[in-house]
Amino acid sequence: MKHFPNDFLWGTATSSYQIEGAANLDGKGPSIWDAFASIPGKIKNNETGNLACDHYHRFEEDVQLMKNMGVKAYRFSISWSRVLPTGKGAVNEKGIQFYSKLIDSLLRAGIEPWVTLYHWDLPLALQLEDDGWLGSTLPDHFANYAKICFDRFGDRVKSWITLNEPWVAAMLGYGQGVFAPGRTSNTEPYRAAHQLILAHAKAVTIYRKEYGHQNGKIGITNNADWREPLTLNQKDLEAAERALEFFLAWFADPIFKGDYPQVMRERLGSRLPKFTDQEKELIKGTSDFFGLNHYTTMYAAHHNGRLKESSVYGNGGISEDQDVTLLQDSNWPVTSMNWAVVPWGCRKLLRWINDRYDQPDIYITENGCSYPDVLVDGKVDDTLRVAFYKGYLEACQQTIAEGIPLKGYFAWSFMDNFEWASGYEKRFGLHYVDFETLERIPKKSALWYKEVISKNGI
Ligand code: PNW
Repeated sequence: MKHFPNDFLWGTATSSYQIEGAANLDGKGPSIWDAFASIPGKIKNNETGNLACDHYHRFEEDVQLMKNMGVKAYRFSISWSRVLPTGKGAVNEKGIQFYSKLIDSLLRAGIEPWVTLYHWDLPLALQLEDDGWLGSTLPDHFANYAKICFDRFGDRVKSWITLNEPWVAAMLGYGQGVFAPGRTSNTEPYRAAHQLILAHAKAVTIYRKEYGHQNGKIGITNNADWREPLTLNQKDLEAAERALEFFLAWFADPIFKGDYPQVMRERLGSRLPKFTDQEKELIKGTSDFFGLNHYTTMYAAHHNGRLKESSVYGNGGISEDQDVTLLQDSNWPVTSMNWAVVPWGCRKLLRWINDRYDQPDIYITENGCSYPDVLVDGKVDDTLRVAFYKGYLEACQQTIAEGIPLKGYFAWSFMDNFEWASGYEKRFGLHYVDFETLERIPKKSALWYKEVISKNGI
């Protein structure tokens, strides 16, 4: 058996809009996802997160299911508009109570809460009044909201993630328009990203200055897939590196090194906003760990004007800006998102991060897969998901054995949920959710994961 370090953090993850439901209960204000999902045609089958898994009412049961799996940590997100219905101003005490009860319940079950402050559900009022992430006021509003969370929950929460996947918020929300707020542009993603990075840095600065006594850690989670050069030609090698820089280094370089990658500054010119020297200082060093969400791998080739990428979401960003073509190998198995299953890509990406960012502690805050699971005689035999996790966890174990400080792993997701533009059709859960009865049923993968955790190895 391949063992993990004794203190390896085994977890599972969700996010507020995807599971909570209670979209307008107990004083919660609308978010951009409530608005976006209400527009016909934006979401598969016009589904919404209005009810989702009704975790808002069933969280005690969910905590028990997590306890049964033996997870040591649970990563969830706070809905900004549940705490501050219009994003600023008066606090909604009922919202605070909900998260407070959830945190207490987790602690009673011996599970560490890992709290994400922003998993894309921006208060709608901030979109309408402040132009969302294009608005220069957003960083301060986010910092103010973050401070309220540190203040109310920081006595019990010791692990904070400011933003989940700012790449997705910026690129899919402002570039391709497939996620809220549904805008399409080749400039706005870079502007939105700029404000997201500043927002992150301001929140971390407040945490460190005013809440140091809480003795917690704080960081950011970025997403990145691996880009494997299609050939060993210099042009393809450079294309793969450039693709990673436009994907991950776009956010990680400012935070870990102080500024955007040079290749982005050169290629984007005035479309890429600039940080002042003061801002660079503010931003640099604002993550205590490297949070990574990782799902797949693609080949990257120097763009030759012929090939188009293939993915459910356009996970290559704006390819004209990069001159990169992305391809899948037809031999790679794919999930129902059409994301290829390539465990060695995970290992290579972890090495790339380790080298580029000087050996930070890495937490994989999401990894998982969607398959068309079906319930047969009360059971879900998701053998493909077990194989997926086995492959990726083996890659993680090998990476640790190489000496790379990978400290934890959160399986996405604890249960089937609202998969954004894909609605409820895509099932990423370790638990099957029957969306008629809302019953939760552990899949084969949940039982398998439980065993891995209890043996601390695979
Ligand atoms: C992540 N891409 O989303 C999110 O953090 C989760 O909320 C989501 O359910 C999960 O991954 C599965 O999709 C992503 O296009 C969405 O590269 C799109 C991409 C990556 C991650």
